Amino acid sequence: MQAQFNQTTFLSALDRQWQGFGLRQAQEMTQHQWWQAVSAALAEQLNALPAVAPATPQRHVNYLSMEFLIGRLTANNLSNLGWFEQVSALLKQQGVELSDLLEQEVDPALGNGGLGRLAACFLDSMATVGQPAIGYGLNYQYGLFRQSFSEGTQQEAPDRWHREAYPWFRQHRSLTVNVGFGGKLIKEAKGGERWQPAFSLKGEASDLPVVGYQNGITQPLRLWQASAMYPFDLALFNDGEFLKAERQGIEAEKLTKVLYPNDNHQPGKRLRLMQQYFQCACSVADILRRHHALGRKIEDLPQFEVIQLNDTHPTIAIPELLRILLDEHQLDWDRAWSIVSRTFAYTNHTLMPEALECWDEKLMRSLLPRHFSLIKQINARFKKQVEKRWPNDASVWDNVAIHHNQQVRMANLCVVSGFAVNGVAALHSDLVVKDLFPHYHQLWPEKFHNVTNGITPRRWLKQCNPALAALIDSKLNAEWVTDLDALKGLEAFADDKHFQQRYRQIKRENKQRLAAYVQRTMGITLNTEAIFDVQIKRLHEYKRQHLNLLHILSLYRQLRDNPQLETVPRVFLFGAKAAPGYYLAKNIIYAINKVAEKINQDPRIGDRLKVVFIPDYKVSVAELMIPAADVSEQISTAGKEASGTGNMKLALNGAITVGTLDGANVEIAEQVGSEHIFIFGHSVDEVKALLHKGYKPLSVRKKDKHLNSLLTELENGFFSDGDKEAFKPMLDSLLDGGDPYLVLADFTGYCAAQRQVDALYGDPQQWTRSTILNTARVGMFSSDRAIRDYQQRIWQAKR
Ligand code: 26Q
Repeated sequence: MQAQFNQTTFLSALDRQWQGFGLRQAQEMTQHQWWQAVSAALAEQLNALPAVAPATPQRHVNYLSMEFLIGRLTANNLSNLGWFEQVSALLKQQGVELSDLLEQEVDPALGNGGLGRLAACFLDSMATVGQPAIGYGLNYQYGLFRQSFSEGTQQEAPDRWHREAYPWFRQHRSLTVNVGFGGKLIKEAKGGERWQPAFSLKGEASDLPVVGYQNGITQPLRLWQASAMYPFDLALFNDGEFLKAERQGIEAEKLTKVLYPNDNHQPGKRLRLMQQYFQCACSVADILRRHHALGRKIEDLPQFEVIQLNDTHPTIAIPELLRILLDEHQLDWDRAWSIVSRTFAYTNHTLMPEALECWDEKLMRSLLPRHFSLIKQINARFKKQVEKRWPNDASVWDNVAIHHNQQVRMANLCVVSGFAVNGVAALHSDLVVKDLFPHYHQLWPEKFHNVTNGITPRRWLKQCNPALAALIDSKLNAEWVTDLDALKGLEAFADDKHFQQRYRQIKRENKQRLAAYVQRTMGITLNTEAIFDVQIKRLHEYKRQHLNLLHILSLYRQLRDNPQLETVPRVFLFGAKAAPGYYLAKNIIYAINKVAEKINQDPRIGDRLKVVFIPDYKVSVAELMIPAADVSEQISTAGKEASGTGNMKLALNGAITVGTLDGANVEIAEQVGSEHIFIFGHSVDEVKALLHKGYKPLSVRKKDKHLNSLLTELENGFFSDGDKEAFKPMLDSLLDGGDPYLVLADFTGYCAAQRQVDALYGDPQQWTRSTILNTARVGMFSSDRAIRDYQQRIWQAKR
């Protein structure tokens, strides 16, 4: 049941907004104030709606994540509420264009990339399919840094998104939690131990509304913010020590000041562990508060609540719950453990060793002595189980131990303590079992699952591509927005001339919209007849943006060698942030920018080739780039990308994938059919075999004259004003560094796949047919389906 929009209350709330700004009339508001006022008025009305109970009683999901990359909310909420048209019309009467003021919203960038955006898509889907849920995260004062380029190098600036004035927040003072840190363990007379923290902080809750798609359901995303217990020390103040008096407050606020900008890499910093524990302690306390408030017994927790861990970042919630059950509820170990081990489920998002979280035992003990002690107990009990199953095999224990070599391995803690473990794409889930957790799988095969990721069709089709959404609406009677499989119905139009024309026209308009943005923000003119070839994702060696770069160099070389060459014009578009401390990734950005500069200024090339690195890639930029893409670059080294979700968004919007057999690309290929996707490169097994037999990038270079000439031009300063060292980090890793991600090994196959792309693009009817079939056949990648999979396999499964 869609919630009713009330015009009168909306308008009077709007009046209170401009009055609150100290203005005399609405017309005095700036565009930004309009956005602020409209959003605040909508939030007020939303908050007044009656709660909608779930249709069937089901286990409540607590989705714990250090990141929620929600993107702009105002347009999303309006659309999901079904109020967009009414509000738009109402504002028009006042001379205000809704779409203009929506552009005023700063993206809340409380996440790095895929994992954070997945959490946001899942919240949208849980609200939409009626899965009762709360998202729990942190309210960072600064989200992911803003990126700009200075002479081609990445510059980072703080992302001041003004959480204090964000109109969608609703603060809940009554939910405030105290969180202790540090201190010591005191031996108890009866043999146990009691934790005496050295200091405590306050966790304050602010909720963002997660609006289900036109069903009246709104659920919270609850974000915690740290502040001091006693924001001001009056004793010190009275002694005249003004600065000191405020210090506790300042220290506390540091905790949720900034999101760590790493993606698939864990730095092992003390403040990060503090953030993780703070998030977990606040969230577990809140879950138990609600459980008790509903009059339920602590023993029944697993019957009513599940805690889903978004990777290992919130793992400390496990010993936290155990601590509360043992120390506060005085349960014995077996009863406490039984509750814990039926409550947690863990999603793995990476196999990369540098991203698997390990914490130094010293750090853990000093910050969380009680939790560390409990982890050791879990470890000791588990060790007995392992010794029974694998007597006298120390190598197994080395592999599965939770506490080992002065380190705590968070993934192992999750597998041992949780009732379910899942990977995020079929291939990845296989590798989770085979390569990461083989022994655990032998112990508990039933714990392991696959849930292939998904994306929300609300944001990633209906909102970002309204013209395509309208075209689909005109052809399908079905509610594809909540039943994405219904897009299958478009297959019937794949060869329809009229439909093809409309589909192409929409793509052209989306390309023009993006071109206008690039013109306005970067001063570069794009040829919208060219193939728009898009690679958008975090910058990482394994994602191989430099493989894309080598292909660009190859085309540039060919055009110079043979100026009459008939080629299909291409615009290469990149969007990517590199973690500030990841020098190699930053060097790849620099290389792409320098090559872009040279090519874009070369009069011989003209419109045939352009390279554009769009700065500050974020959700709102994705919403602009994805509908404009012809080609989707998904070119990670096989086995490295757990799933990818950009691949799904691009295919849904009619881009053709050029990709390796990695992550969800494998399933996308199965769905769309091999003629409508360009697969290349070494498979997982081939990668393993090649590395095993001894891979030599230098001999690949030696054998390939063309590739050699491209590398030489990077080395000799041709693209870098004579600076021969400019791309040294990147070249070293590709050559003397052994090319661990097999960029050179996949180069030839990649170029061949790109030539096939050109050939297909040369036949507009066949091309359009393929793009339509991509849209039609990727319905299974809806996050609604993913949530239903979680329900069936994990959350509501009978055990
Ligand atoms: C860990 C410890 C300390 C600081 C930072 C981190 C950290 C932060 C973010 C580690 C990893 C991440 C992000 C990982 C990520 O985004 N993984 C992606 O998850 C997507 C959703 O499942 C997949 O589609 C991608 O394949 C995967 O790379």
